Amino acid sequence: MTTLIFWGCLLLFAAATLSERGAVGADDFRYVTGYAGPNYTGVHYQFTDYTPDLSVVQMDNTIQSACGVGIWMLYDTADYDLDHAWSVVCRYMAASWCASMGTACNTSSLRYAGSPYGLNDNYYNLYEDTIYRGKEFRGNTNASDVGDLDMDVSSLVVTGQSPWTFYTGLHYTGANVCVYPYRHSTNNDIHLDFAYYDKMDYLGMPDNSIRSVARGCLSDRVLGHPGHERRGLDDIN
Ligand SMILES: [Ca+2]
Ligand SMILES: [Ca+2]
Repeated sequence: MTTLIFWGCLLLFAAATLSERGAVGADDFRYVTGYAGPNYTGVHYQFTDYTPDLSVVQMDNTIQSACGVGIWMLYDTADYDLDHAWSVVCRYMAASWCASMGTACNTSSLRYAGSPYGLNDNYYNLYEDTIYRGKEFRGNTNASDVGDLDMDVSSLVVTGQSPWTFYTGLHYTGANVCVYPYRHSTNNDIHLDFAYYDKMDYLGMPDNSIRSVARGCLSDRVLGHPGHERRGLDDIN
């Protein structure tokens, strides 16, 4: 068995001054530009959507540096580690960021977390495996079940202003926890509110236990309430 290797690629609140991106422009335009060279040089490609196979754009294992807006996960295997290869995942979460990959991420697939409709819309993303790997269940409304991820959720991201309540039972029953997108990242007119949980331990929930999701804070257990400045157990900074 291979062991999970996780590179601490998380970059928060980066002060990005990317030359190609000025202060003007749509404030909810999510993208990541990957460069084949260091320091944002060389052949590059701008991604704006889920990309399960970077070889399609001749960028497989090529990205050496990147800049982006929003929450992006870069996987060293294709298809976001759907095959459970224990992919290395580099994740970048900020209103605007730039990062050097070095040799940490031989990126072969990438995708974002958050709403497809707006950078800071209310949204949740649930993932099959830890660190945002594998299959996904996502949405912006209540879900009385989580489809294919029933009893399989192992990590999650929330974005926007609304808290979400996650339940261990179908139809909003069972043990529950409320999660606020309590982190705030801003760069010029770009704003991003979010919270992320690499694994369920950090939520105080058993792995593979979430079965339904409701919008709002409907639990006595509250994580990251903005008024309390309560920080998630996953804080590593
Ligand atoms: Ca790779
Ligand atoms: Ca799982």
